[in-house]
Amino acid sequence: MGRIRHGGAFQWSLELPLSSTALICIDFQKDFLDEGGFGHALGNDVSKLGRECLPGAAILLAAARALPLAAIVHTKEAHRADLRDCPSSKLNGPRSLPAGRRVGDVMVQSMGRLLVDGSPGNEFVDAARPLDGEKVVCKPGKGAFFMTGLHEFLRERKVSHLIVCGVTTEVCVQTTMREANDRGYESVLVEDATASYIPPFKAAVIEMVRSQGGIVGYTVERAQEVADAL
Ligand code: TIU
Repeated sequence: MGRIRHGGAFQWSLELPLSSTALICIDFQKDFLDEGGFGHALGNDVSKLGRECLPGAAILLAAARALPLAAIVHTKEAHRADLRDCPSSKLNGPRSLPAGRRVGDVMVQSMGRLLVDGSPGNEFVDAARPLDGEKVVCKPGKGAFFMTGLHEFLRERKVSHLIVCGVTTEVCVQTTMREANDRGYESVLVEDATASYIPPFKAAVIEMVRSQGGIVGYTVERAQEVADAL
């Protein structure tokens, strides 16, 4: 049993029962962290994202693997090659993609098709690559629970608590935390293991998640605090 305490204005103490706690790593993919991927095609500066969150993610992964936790889950935002699982709202928008690119198009040859499963750019970055035996979940949407079977996977393993990290904080990470909250999970977002292209959005999500007594979940500043508590 691990316990994280927070001594800030909103005081809390969260117990993490190791046999029912999972680490969820959201979309640590080249498509979001590297040039020529989907995040870059959306017009974002991707150069700082990895530096901000990958060291923290590495600490969480090392701790989770050493214990081990009930499960380690890596999500990938990934579509089928025929894009049958890509809703028209995502395929046709946002309309500001440079040169009119969209999901399934190629920005740079070495990365392959944007957000398409099997493309080099859709793979995980080396620093957060899954090991054999860890669960990989391909998701067509922002949330990790939508059309993935993740809830069933976690329920089978009696998981009740989630340690959450990944990119980007206000898109796939926040959506997943909200989905998790609606399904009864206690989640803690690890601040130095998540990042956004738009820093004020990351700060806003952290506030939103823990406001109103933790309306969506908990947040903790440093991955090392989690690792020490486990
Ligand atoms: N655009 C953006 O910030 N994020 C995404 O499109 N997907 C994820 O967050 N993974």
